[in-house]
Amino acid sequence: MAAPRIAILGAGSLGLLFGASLAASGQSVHLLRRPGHRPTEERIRLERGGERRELSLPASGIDSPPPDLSHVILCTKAHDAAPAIRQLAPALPPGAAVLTLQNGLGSQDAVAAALPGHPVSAGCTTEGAWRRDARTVVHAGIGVTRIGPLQGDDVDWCQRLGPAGLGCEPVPDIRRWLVDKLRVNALLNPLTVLHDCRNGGVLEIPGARAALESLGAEADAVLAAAGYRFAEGAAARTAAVARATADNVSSMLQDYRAGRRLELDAITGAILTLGARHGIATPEHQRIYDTLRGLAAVGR
Ligand code: NAD
Ligand code: KPL
Repeated sequence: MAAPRIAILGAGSLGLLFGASLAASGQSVHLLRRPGHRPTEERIRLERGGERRELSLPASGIDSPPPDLSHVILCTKAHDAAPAIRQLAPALPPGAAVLTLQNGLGSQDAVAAALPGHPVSAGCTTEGAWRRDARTVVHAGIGVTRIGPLQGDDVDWCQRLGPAGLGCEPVPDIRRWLVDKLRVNALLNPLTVLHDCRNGGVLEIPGARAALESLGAEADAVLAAAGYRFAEGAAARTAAVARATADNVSSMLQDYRAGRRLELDAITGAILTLGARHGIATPEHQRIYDTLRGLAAVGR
């Protein structure tokens, strides 16, 4: 059997972290760039702790992938995930396995729907990565990636990620992990944008703290109606994350400051969609959604 060949589709912060780590462990990695990208070798630098590693990775446009891909890790933002995989799907070899790694909820099912017949897994990661420049990725927070099947065979992704030094845990119910992260992101991320504060700020700014409670109560009601019950409510869970990551600038605030499209539909939008589906009112999440849509490029 041919050696696995792993494509990274969405070679941004997380994609370069996964791609460079896999390549550094000797695995065959290919970066898929935007259509029209000339096939080339890219010098990628991975910074982790005090160490720097230089790697040379083959790259090409998503419209000219290598013919022998066996695995694809999809690391675009949530709103780009299904469009990107639809571009790749016609050229994807039968049986190639896909792991989709977006925050929020909704993109994962859209990706699976675009790939009939392919095994699709979803991951929920607590890794932290950012790019110092287009070719340098900093592994800023060591985390764990929980992975479970969405469609087709349950592919053993940890067999690939583990040797690459990326913490990995197979889980039977990945949706529950995605929902647990969603409720934190839906409370914390928009409030950091509205109050222009680091994660810890939402516990100190009185208006933000009050909003955390009301958003949390709505999220608890929506998620319970959707069949997800957690021992700890969303507000308490989010407060704990905000304390533990007090100095972090949330991903949504980073995107907002950089003028990038926010993952608002995948996060707040997912709570609104579930609320509408289960007949639970979500006026606070709606107000946040409308305010952020007015402020930022959410791309509707
Ligand atoms: P990013 O913006 O740095 O990278 C996304 C990349 O996808 C960009 O390079 C973009 O050009 C590329 N892309 C988009 N559409 C494409 C297409 N059609 N073809 C080829 N490339 C395409 O984003 P990120 O920070 O790496 O985050 C990716 C996902 O992972 C998000 O859902 C995010 O919430 C989640 N996440 C990120 C981190 C992190 O530390 N960065 C941690 C946990 C979860
Ligand atoms: O996942 C995050 C994000 O920024 O998107 C949190 C948990 C809020 C950490 O910053």
